[in-house]
Order: sequence, then C-alpha cells, then structure tokens
Amino acid sequence: MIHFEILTIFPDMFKNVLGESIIKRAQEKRLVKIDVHNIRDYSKDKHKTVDDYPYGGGPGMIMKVEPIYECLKAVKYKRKDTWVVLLSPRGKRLDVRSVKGLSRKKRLILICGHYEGIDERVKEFIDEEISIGDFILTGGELPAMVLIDSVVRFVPGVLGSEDSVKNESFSDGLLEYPQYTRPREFRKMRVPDVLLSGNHKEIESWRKKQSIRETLKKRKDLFTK
Ligand code: 4FD
Repeated sequence: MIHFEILTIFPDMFKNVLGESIIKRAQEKRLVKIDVHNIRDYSKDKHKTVDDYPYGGGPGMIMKVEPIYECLKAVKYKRKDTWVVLLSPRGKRLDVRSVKGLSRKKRLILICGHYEGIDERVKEFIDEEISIGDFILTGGELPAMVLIDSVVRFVPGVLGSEDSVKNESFSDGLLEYPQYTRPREFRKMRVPDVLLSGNHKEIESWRKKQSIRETLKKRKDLFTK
C-alpha cells in the first residue's frame, strides 16, 4: 500500500483523473490511497489568501509559505515513513529510476505550486524537488498526476501481470519495439511475417533489433547512458 497526500489550491482537478481506470481499481483494491488537501483551508486570514506580491517587485504572484506549512503540519509531514516532494520546474528530472525509487516509499506528500512560484522558505520542509520535464506549466497539479500515474504502475498488483512492467520501454534502456494486433492486413499494410511464424526465438531477436533501430533513430541519448 502506498499513500499519496496531495496539497493543492485546485483539489477538483484530481477527482476525475485519479478516479478512473487503473488508478481507481488500485484504490478499490487498497493498493493505493490518495487524499487531496486544499491549501486554502489552511489560510488563517479572513480572505483565505494563498498568494501575495513578491518582495523586491516583479511580475506575478508568489505562493505564501504559511498556508502550505499549516497544511503540511495537519497531514503530519514529519513522520519517518513520509517523503515530501515539491513539483517544480527547478526540480530533478523524473525518470524510470526515480519513479521506481518513489514506488518503494510508504507515504508521499506532493506539494503543487502555482503562480510565478513559491516562497523559497517552503524548501525547509521538503525532502526533494522534482520536475517532469524542461517546460513550465501553470501549476504543479498535472506533474503530480503524472508522478502518481507513473509510480502506481510499479506498485505490485496494480497492473494485471508483473511482466508488463518488466517488458516495456526503458526497462532495458531502449525504446519499445513495434506492436500489432488483428487484422493481419489493413489498407495493404501487413503485419510482419515473423510475428505470425510462431518461432519465439526469431520473434525475440526481431523485436530486439527493432528496439535498437528505433532508439538509434529517435533517442541516441539513451544509448550513451
Ligand atoms: N516541469 C513543472 C512543475 C511545476 C510547474 C510551479 C515553482 C512553478 C512545471 C513551483 C514554479 C511550481 C515541471 C508550477 N511547471 N509550475 O515539472
């Protein structure tokens, strides 16, 4: 069982995405628990403020530290079994290795930032800053959902067969080989004969060759890694 605690000012964004399909079933099977907390509920002033102008001037608004800290305290962020993550474009890039590592945590607190950024003092309370790629989004909510989706796939029992995790793209550092299903021919495009041969040795080596070819063509960087 892995437990996610999401801290956000847009809790409704999570309801549909995490309430569907595989993640929904994983929650029903008690393999995954996801709780969403509204940071605004922890603002103490009468207007429930969560952002303010930047000291020193400049464009946009900054997320205040106090509501985030109060929300963290409410979810008991200091527990030893807990890892606190801030989704941020300044974080360490998420990849298959860090996803696997995160999937072994008992409890993950995900802080979703907004506006032009977050008061730097929030970083006192976090264990790690993670980015899903070199681009800026309007909030950390989509990155948090991407992280949860990728992590949940590595939790034992979530996917039908454990083989589907081991066999996939990146598991051996290469891109996935081409896949086909029926029909055998569609608009003159035929499924490669080798896949219908029943010769499992030949199929395996054909797939390996295709993987290497795809990786050389599109992702040379994976080869040098
Ligand atoms: N690339 C990512 C994460 C968050 C984000 C935000 C500071 C901006 C992209 C903290 C600045 C959060 C990413 C929200 N954009 N935007 O993972």
